[in-house]
This record gives sequence, structure tokens and C-alpha cells, in this order.
Amino acid sequence: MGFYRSSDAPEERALLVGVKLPGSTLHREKTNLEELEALTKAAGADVAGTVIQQRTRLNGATYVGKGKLQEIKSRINEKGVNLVIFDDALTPGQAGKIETILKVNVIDRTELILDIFSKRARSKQAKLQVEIAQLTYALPRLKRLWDHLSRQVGGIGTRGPGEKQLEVDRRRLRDKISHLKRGLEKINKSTLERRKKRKELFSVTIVGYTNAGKSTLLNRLAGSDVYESSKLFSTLDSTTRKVESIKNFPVLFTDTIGFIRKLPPYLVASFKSTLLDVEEADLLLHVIDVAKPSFKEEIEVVNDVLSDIFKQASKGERRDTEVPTRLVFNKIDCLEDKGLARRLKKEYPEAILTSAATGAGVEDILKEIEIYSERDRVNIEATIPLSDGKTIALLEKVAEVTKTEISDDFIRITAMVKRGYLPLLEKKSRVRLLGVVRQG
Ligand SMILES: Nc1nc2c(ncn2[C@@H]2O[C@H](COP(=O)(O)OP(=O)(O)OP(=O)(O)O)[C@@H](O)[C@H]2O)c(=O)[nH]1
Ligand SMILES: [Mg+2]
Repeated sequence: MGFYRSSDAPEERALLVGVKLPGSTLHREKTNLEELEALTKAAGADVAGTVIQQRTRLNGATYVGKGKLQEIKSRINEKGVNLVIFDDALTPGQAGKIETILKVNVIDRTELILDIFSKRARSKQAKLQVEIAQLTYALPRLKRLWDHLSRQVGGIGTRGPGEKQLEVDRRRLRDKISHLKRGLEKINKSTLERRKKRKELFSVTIVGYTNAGKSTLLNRLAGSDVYESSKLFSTLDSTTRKVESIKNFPVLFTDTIGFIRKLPPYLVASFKSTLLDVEEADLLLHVIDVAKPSFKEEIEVVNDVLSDIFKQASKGERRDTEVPTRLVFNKIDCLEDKGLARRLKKEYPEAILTSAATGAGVEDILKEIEIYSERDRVNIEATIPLSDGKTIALLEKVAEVTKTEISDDFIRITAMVKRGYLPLLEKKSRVRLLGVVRQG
């Protein structure tokens, strides 16, 4: 596990460590560690045990207290542990110190998530994105990596690279990151294709906490077979599916990577395609696993990531970048407390209750999408030269055509199109706006 360890390393047995600070509750920390356990398993390691320390404040040098570290050390020996995972971000200095004391590999939650990402990445694009995130993570930790190496090799001349060499390596790493970013821009073809389609068609992006059921819902809505699994972060690449028949109007559905608590912002930012999928959507479906007791906190986590994305999108401009969002309470088939569904409806009257597994409530989502997409359409009359077969064919594909008339060398098409498509259409033809109300 981890980006500087080989993949054929011996089996890993991990001890998980969390800290409860005054602002939190023991219950919440336990939930966090359960999630860390699921992440550890998703990365392919065994969990040998968990440790929670209650502290009034963190130990700057070693995160947990000295006494706790000794306790961890004895558990390591008892249980044959070869990896310790901290639930929170460790500073490079802390990780180094703890490793020196425990003498096994020490990683934090971010590194664990990055490891899962690198295992799951399939497409060239996802692989590049993960590599960029890993290098960005490694940059401030170079010194520790060097210390790692020198400890392993040992001997005179290997005890640390010296500040100068470190500076050179940092610069190299930064260059490498920019190089990869440029490479990513180039191969973002599928992203480009999706962006183009998104301007033509009403597009719905499915977001939410990891494992909420986003891919399962996409499969339900679009009749597709995107990979879904109980493992965290099954989806890394966004998938887009077109559905033809929502009120004679095609709709695009995009499934995205899941969010998770304590996700470092630069990790989200490295998934540029996800950012665009969110920013450029006409409607967001925020899927929530209500069978999880911690679902309210997960709603907050997702909302925070979304507002970060919108902040980045507007880059200080005061334009409205928020996209209308509907909550989708999923997995209602798993609710043991039948009263909960009723209470949820009361508390969140706007939310849609579904089970992507059984299909319950999926019709309600489609109806909602219909309403949103109708509001987004305008009635137009486009006059296109007959010689421009391409634009005519495209318009027939993306619009709901109500009338066509041919005169001389032109075809006049009356149709409902997505409002956002107008600027593109205007480049190709003469467009007259007939109003937003459906004609005839
Ligand atoms: N019981 C039940 N299980 C569901 C429902 N929806 C999804 N699941 C299950 O929940 C697990 C996660 O589903 P996915 O669709 O992969 O979740 P996701 O949000 O795409 O997850 P990531 O891509 O990993 O972020 C799978 O085992 C699904 O079978 C539901 O409505 N009811
Ligand atoms: Mg998924």
C-alpha cells in the first residue's frame, strides 16, 4: 500500500488509530474508524484492530501521546501488524517521528484513499489524475521519503540528501506535475465530448457520498450496466449515458466519483472532469444512503465539497454558479424503522425517496427531471441552409421538432431546444425566439 511501496509487498495487517478531541463525540469517532476500516479493506489490507485516544488537544510531535504510542507498539508486536493508519492527516514531520518509534509503515487517511484510487484507476485519464494527486501529496513530504531511503540503505553518504539536493528534487517534482497536467489536458477527449453534448442536451449529474448508490441509480435511470459494488470508491471515471425518452427529449446522465469526509481539497481539484461534470450540469441529484445512521453528516460533507467546487468555478466572480440540486434518499428498502421514511418526508419535503436496488421511487426522479428540463427549454424557429446537413441532423437529434418547412434553399425548423444550446445554434443558423411557452 502507498505510492512508494511495491505492489507485491507481503500481506498487510493494519492497526487503525483515531483521536477524539473535545469538539467531537466518541460515537462519531467510532463511525469514522468504521469507515477507515472499510477503506482499509478496499485497499486490500486486513484490519488487526483499532485504537481511539481521547485527548484535550493533539500532540504536535507525534499526534497521539507518548504513552499511547507505546501501547500501539505492543499491539503491533502482539498482532503481527506491519502498517499503522491514522484517521487524520499527519504532517510529514509527525509521520516520520511516529515511524521512527513504531518501526513499521505509518500512513494517514489521505494516503490510504490515494492508494485505493491508484488501484481503481483504469482509464489513462484516471491514472494521470491519480498520479498528479499522489505527487502533490508527496511534494511537502519529500524529505521524509529521503529519510526513509537513507534509513533503508544506511551508511556514510546516504544519511539524507542535503538541502540542496532536496530543492532540486522538489523542483523536478513540480515540473513533473505540470507536465502531467498538460498531458491530462490533451487526453481529456472524453471530457470534451461530454462538454459538447452537455451544451446540447439537458444534463443531470449524480453526486454523493461514496457507496451511496450513485452507479446503481444511473443503471436504473439509464438502463446501463456501470460497475457497482459495496466497496468504497468503485467509480473513479465519470460515465455518461444518454436517455432518449424523457418527454421526447434526450437527457444526459453522468455518474461521478464519490465524496468522503476529510477529503483534501486538492484531491477533488485533481479530478477536473468531475468538477466540470458538477459545474456544467443543469441539475444535480445528490444521492444519500439513508440506511446509514450517519447520513446527515454525509449530506454536510457532500454539500461542503460542492460549495468548494462552485467557489472554484466562480473564482471570485460574483456570478451565480450554483446548480439546482435535489436530494435523493436512497436505499429505503433497507430501513428497518418504517417511521423514518415518514419523518424524512416531513423534514425534507423536497427530497425524493428511492431504492435504486428495487426501482422504487425511480419514476418520481424521472418526473422531476421532466419538470426541470421543460423549464429549461425554449421554443425557436431556426432557418438553416439546406446545404448544412450537419446542423439539420444535429437539431433533429437534440431538439423536439414540431414543424419543418422548406422554401428555396432553406429549411425552417420550429422546435423546442435547451436554452443553453441557443448560442451554439446561432452560430450556424438564423434563430428566432418564439418564446418559452410550447406552441400549438
Ligand atoms: N439495499 C440497497 N442497496 C443498494 C441500493 N442502491 C445501491 N445499493 C448497493 O450499495 C452498494 C454501492 O452502490 P454503488 O452504486 O456502487 O454506489 P456508488 O455511490 O456508485 O459508490 P462509489 O462509486 O463507490 O462511490 C452496492 O452494493 C449496491 O448494490 C438500494 O437502493 N438498496
Ligand atoms: Mg459508483
